[in-house]
Amino acid sequence: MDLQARIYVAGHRGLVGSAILRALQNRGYTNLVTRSSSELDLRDRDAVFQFFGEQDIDYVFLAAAKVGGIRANNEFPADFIRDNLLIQTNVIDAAFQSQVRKLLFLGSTCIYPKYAPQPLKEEYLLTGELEPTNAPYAIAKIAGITMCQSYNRQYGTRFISAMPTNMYGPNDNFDLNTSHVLPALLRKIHEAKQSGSPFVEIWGTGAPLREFLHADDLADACLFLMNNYEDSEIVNVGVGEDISIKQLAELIQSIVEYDGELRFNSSIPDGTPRKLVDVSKIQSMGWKASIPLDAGIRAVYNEYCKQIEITI
Ligand code: GFB
Repeated sequence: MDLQARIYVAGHRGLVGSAILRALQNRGYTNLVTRSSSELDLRDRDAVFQFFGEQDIDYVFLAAAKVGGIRANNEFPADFIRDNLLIQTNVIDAAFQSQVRKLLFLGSTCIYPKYAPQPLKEEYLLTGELEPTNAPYAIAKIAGITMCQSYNRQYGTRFISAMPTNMYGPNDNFDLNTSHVLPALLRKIHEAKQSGSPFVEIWGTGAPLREFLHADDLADACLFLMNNYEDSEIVNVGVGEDISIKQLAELIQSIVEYDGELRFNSSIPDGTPRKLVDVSKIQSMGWKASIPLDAGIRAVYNEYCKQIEITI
């Protein structure tokens, strides 16, 4: 991508899209296009085609998606499969029709089978059953990958797909019903400290293992792939290390300086037992994550504290 290329970041207000936008701005890209969901509803095919028809876009980062943690995925499966299929179908097809040079589609590691061997290699896709709490979301993402690959095969497009592991960072969702575990625990533990509560409820057993990637690392990987990767095969993006939910809760407890009890509620589902990605493919191309989990969580916690001071 040259610095004047016209680049559309779909989903620029979200955790991942906002990080991609920051990374592009920091590197001197000047011709950036964004639309909020109220300006352009990506589920509306006509609106998306009109937008692409008018904008003369060269590159697309497709970071717009309906996302959420284990509870939201489990409670709103229809919304997750419908909205994601609509968004990605419209954007991918409009990008093809308007002859963009390249598109990067963002998937998720929940596309891999629930009991796949660890670490998760790219070739494990479609080799077993999915985790039921988020299968509708995962199936939408698998459809997006297959769509990119099929357009490349039939039409010669250059649509690539990256599979990030669990993400965290600035502009995350802190709503306890819909958020992912890391922002949820930051909020719950912070509020327990503020209110003097003797314990915090953590969902599940605490045993599941997860890998956490800072959104700025993912954004860096996305720019790297856009500039260096041409194949249809998916590429994992992660740090290559995981921790248990219990260890994550303890780490957050030490950052927040809360000394109450962590109480695990095993009546709530754990989801996939482990989701550690094999990062050898992207590392062999020359990219590696660089933000340590401890420092990344501290930065997010500081931002969260500032944010709630403003809202109060
Ligand atoms: O982050 P999370 O919702 O996503 O949950 P998944 C990770 C683990 O943390 C699960 C536990 O075992 C949860 O039960 N957990 C403990 C909590 N306390 C909490 C809490 O207060 N809130 C939340 N949210 N979790 C999602 C998928 O799966 O990951 C999506 O549903 C997507 O489709 C996303 O792939 C990256 O890793 O289980």
